[in-house]
Amino acid sequence: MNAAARLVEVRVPDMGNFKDVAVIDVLVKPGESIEPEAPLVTLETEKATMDVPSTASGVIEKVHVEKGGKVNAGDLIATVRSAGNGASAAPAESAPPPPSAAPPLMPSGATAQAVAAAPPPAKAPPPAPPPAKVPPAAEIPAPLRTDLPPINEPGFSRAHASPSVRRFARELGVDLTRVTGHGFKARITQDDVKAFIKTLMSAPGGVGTGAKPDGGGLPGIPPVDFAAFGPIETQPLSRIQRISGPRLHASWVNIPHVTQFDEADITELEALRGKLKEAAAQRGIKLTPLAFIVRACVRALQAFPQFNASLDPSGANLILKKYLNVGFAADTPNGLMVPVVHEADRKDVYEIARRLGELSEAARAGKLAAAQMQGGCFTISSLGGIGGTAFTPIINAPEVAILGVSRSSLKPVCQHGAFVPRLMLPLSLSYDHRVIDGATAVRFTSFLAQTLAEPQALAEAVP
Ligand code: CAO
Repeated sequence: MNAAARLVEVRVPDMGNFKDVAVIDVLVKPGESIEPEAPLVTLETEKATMDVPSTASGVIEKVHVEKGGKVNAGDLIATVRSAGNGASAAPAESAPPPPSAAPPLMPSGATAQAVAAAPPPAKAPPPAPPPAKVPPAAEIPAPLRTDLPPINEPGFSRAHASPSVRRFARELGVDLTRVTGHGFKARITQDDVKAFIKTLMSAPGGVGTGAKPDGGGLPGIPPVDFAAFGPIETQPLSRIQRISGPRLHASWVNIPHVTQFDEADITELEALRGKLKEAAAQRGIKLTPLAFIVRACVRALQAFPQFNASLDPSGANLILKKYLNVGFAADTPNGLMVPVVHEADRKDVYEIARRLGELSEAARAGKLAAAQMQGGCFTISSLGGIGGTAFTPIINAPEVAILGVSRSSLKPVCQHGAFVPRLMLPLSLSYDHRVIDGATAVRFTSFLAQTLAEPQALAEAVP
């Protein structure tokens, strides 16, 4: 044995509340060389599939799990004979690392916002059936669906997916170049292929190959050879954009959005904030307008509980939430993220401001934990620090409404027969018209505007 070589144990990382998670694929064999972060096994919970990456480079000495088996956080997956350069390498004879020391898992079937929206599981996942045996490529029958677009073979062979997922995709006739990967390092998982098929199947008018004469289906955008018109540069979308893009698209096409515009007179609020912000700063709190807006939204959501709700998957029932967590869009160098202020109804404006500061800093540093993006009930997208007069935000599904906030400006407002300058804040409330009707929406924005116009109560302690 090489003097520098050592045995590294790779264990199942912390998986939150999931217990007895099914191993649906074992991706390595003893004797195989691997790199750090190479996926070792694929696990499947009731929510998503996920790969467990290696923490070391070297040669697989032993695989300790089997396809079809069950694992829990901390279980041994594989022993790697390492040359000693793995970042997280630990001698095999040492005590096993705590689960939280292992690399994070990225649920492969979920987006950042889906992760944000997914509540923690109430119970352990049901036992997963062992995956169907997939024949080798030569024996794979013709695609099950003949109306899918043809497979782009060079692109397919370059796609970032495991052999089993490739076989699965080929069996169904799915072109992997059209599938967005949500696995580790954007790897395409079996769930991604299934989600792609579901999207095609549920598109009105069939498999989504183009507009139907009756108007059903989504018309595709014809590709354009941009290079024919001048020099171009191709930049890949960021990982967050690749994750959130399909989610935003799904919300846009599935939810009938209406946007209600309104204005709130925040002259008094800004005067009050001006008085309070110095003392807040001495406590390390940046008292921004957004903190008051979150506080006012809490009051509005309490007054209009149908805004603090989600449709169940059947679309026949409204699930009213008895908790109140408010998400806010944060612009980060990596793209849009939606951290959540949990229990916003139990926090005063200072505590909300403190959380907004902490969460937006963590978002910008790329250090938000999954739990900090989960459980949101309602989202606020504030562009007021940048500018703008109004916009139409996309609902963070499965929430039913989102508030957009633009830049406040002094406007002449008629009061008692005379124009007076007032600081007006533009509000843009997009709502799901299946759940909320127009009259309720404008009552909501009127309530919100009224609450912001009388700010003293917003600065008081929460009962
Ligand atoms: N009108 C006028 N000024 C405003 C304002 C408004 N509506 N909202 C904030 N401001 C001011 C603040 O008072 C602050 O000024 P001072 O430093 O002089 O007090 C300045 O703008 C900057 O505020 P901020 O951005 O630091 O703080 P915030 O609480 O307003 O916002 C956050 C925090 C995270 C929401 C924001 O930084 C951000 O990322 N916004 C972008 C959100 C986004 O991208 N939404 C789009 C989603 S859809 O693609």
